[in-house]
Amino acid sequence: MIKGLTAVAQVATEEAWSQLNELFGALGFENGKGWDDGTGKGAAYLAPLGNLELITGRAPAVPTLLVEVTQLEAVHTAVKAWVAKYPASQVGEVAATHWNSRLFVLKLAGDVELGFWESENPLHGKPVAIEGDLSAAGKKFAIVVARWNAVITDRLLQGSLDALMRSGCKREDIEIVRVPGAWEIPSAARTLAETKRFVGIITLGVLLRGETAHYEAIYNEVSRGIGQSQQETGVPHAFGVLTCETLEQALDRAGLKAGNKGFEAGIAAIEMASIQEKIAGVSK
Ligand code: DLZ
Repeated sequence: MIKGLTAVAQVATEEAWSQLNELFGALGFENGKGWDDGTGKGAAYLAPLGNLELITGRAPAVPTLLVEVTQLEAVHTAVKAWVAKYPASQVGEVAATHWNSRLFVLKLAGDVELGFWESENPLHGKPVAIEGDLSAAGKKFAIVVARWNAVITDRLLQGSLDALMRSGCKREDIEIVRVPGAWEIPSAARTLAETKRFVGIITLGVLLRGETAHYEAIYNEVSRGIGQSQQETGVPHAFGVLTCETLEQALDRAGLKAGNKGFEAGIAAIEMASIQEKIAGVSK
């Protein structure tokens, strides 16, 4: 019957609220459904695990709003950089707690205090399923994009770049390779994957059924080649090759009416790269 937990934090000003949203975005929080009713607004952030603790006796002496993280030092560095930009807030140092964890506190203007912590026990809060994070910070990705139908593939490329960079990837950590057409994507993707320099490859192209001779044969070979490269190299390949009846349909999927499949492929690559990393960690 229980569905989830919601903790509500009142931020002093709308400016501070926007700044905090910037921080939470940079930390890789997954966005939930926000709201704006004209008198106030809320931004929702989702976490894979929730926990309500009722305490009696000695209290842990920490803020009531706690965010459990992995890589606490990296989070601390990100929060310090944010505080340097918005000095109305204060960040404390990482310190050991009496409950086998390390924690630092972020004090926001107004009364909100947030504690970020990491347990010393690697099994603490272990989720029931392995799921990928949506943080691309510090990771290298490659994008293979076909020049054929460039009016569309350029939009897909912008979508993928947007997904990667909004998730913390730096532009210099993204290699873009342009190939003549969709047919050439698997070969370039494979060459990139074999370098082992990238945690994910994003493949982007457009095949138009009406205008492509031997459409089925090309499509089958492109999808088989990308899949084979992924399986044989072990590097995740996101599939962003559109197969459409018409140019209009392709445009809809490249940022008009039906989202941007380049963005979706970028997010899938980030998630899969994280899953690979986690699975490797679990099997050690
Ligand atoms: C030749 C061709 C055709 C007819 N249609 C497409 C298409 O719709 N999308 C695409 O990405 N590429 C197409 N190509 C080009 C082939 O993928 C390939 O680049 C050339 O045949 C050269 O090997």
